Amino acid sequence: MPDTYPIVGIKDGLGPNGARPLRYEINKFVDPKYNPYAKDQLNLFLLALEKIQAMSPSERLSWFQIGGIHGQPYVDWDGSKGIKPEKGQWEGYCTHASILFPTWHRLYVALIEQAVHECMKKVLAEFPQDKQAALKPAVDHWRYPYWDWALVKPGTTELVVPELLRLEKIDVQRPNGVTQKIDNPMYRYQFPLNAQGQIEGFTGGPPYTETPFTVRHPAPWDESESIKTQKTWYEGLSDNAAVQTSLNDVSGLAGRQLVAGVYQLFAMFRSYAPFSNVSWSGPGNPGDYSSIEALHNSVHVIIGGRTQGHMSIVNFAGFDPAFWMHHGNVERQLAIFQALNPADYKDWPNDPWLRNTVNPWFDGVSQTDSRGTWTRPPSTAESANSLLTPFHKDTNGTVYDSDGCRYFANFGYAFEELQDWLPKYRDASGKFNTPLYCQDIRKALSEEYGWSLPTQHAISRLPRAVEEPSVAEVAAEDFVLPQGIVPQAVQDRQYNEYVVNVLVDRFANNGETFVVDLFLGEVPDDVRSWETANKLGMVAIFGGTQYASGNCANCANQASNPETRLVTGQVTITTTLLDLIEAKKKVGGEVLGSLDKDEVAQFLKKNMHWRIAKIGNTELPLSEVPSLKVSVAVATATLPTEEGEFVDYGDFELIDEPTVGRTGGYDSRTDEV
Ligand SMILES: [Cu+2]
Repeated sequence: MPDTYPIVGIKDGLGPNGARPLRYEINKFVDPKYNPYAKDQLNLFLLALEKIQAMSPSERLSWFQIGGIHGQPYVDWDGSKGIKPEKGQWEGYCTHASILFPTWHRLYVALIEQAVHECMKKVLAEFPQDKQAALKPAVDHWRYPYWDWALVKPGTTELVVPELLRLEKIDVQRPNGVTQKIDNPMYRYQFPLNAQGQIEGFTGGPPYTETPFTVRHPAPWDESESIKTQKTWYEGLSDNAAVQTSLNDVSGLAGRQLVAGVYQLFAMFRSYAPFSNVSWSGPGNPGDYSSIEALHNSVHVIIGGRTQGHMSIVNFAGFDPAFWMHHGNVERQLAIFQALNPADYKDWPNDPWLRNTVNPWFDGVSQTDSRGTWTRPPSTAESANSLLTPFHKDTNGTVYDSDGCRYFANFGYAFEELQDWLPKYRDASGKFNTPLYCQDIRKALSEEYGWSLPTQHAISRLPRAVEEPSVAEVAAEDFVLPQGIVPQAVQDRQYNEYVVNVLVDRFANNGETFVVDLFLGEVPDDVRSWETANKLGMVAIFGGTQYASGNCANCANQASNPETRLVTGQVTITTTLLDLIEAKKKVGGEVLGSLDKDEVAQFLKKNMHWRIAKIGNTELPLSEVPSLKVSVAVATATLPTEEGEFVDYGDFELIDEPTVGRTGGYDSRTDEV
């Protein structure tokens, strides 16, 4: 057997005392103000991507093979043998609705980073000798950038798709010094087609077996037409403007719910298992409905679109270059969660934050994965020791488990918020100051996402100087309650925080992707407008499509316990409610006057609606999804008194009023959610 590929991270560019190069947010990666190697690294990165994407699909470290680990073409990678698929078994390696979701994808991102870095070193070797020496530090310090899709453009409240993902063509400088415009390898990936115009090994029929490029928000696929007549698919034309619209509108009328959702992910979750994935943790935990995976699922469908672009389909998502910048951010969220809930939390019993950590890691928890993977039968119990195939530690075939990749620092990268080697975190004896480290992280997160909170609500509407790092600016004015709506909603630093929870069978659409759409006011007639119109929010269930085989969910339904198929998602709606109050906006002929419980309950009862859209933009009638339970929960949130503290959300309690007696709505007399 040939040597297995050791995923160990990049070992170049490491500094003293554990200093590691940063994986930059993409906007900072390209900006010399933040990244001293910005110009050279961007050029080398593009050249390396061009190289890796052009590699033969027979090569283990080609874009095709690495992207293909996630789903199709369902073949062994790096010697990790698949098992004969059982009924309903998922045939990719990727783990979803699984406690292994964050760690498996941690290694997956580490793999692409290492593989691209190897290409970058080959690119470097093509430069003239004297240039090579000058460029080497840029190569040594390069790490894969990520896209923080919850970070607004400075000076605005707008979420933006990075330019690097949008540009069709981009300039590179070749090793011979010539500047050339090339197809941007971040805009799309070009699949290798065989002589028959097919992608070797892909099954399930067109469009995916024949589409020459990855595509985002394509025109609806027309089954009766040949791919050659369907321009967006055949020519790989992505509608990144639609991605951006979806990104902003999906997060609700206020355009901020994704931002608030990320803030709450860090402020609310103190235990790894519920944080890690969408599996339902059982009745009585309405505060646990969000997760790192749930937010990630929505972003997949936002990028791929409901017209079945690759990112919306679990079988093909790994090929779109956006996948890696998206998952780089998911990895960052995992790393931040771990830093905020550290293994040594018990050493700091008096710290008000650390003493509330519950289980920072798996801590003996196991969960059943109803779907299985290429190497695991459905309904297998998964724990910290489950193998993360096909990712190897060494050349001898040792497969990682989650414990083996628990500490991201071992992989040679860091994030701006997580520079644990800085001298200020060590006392004279060398002991690490965990409370200070956590406080700094909370401070950074409050600056990045805290503006979406009610305290900042009115402030964030004030015009700001665009050149300023405005979000941080605004946060610096912390805790001065602005005049206007906020003082009415917030009394004694407390206000009512509302969330809409969704519980549903992940196979409700036969294993295919679907979306639970929440509306305020009328539900538009045309399903195609559900993505953006009258939006209160959405919860996406990330699966396959009818055109992608390997998702025999009916079989999985028979094979697995219905309880283990239930998954959750959450939409945080308080900022939207505040926007409505502030704007005195009429919904259903009514103006919401306050965050008062009875008033909000009545308002939602009248005006909140939900529907299910299948991937491909057709409706899945609610009557056909008996598992669906939409519920509303409220908590008393207490605003912090100091910088570096989070909002304290208290316990969420369910309220019947908005959903009782409605199809798919929660009713406390009959439902346990
Ligand atoms: Cu993903």
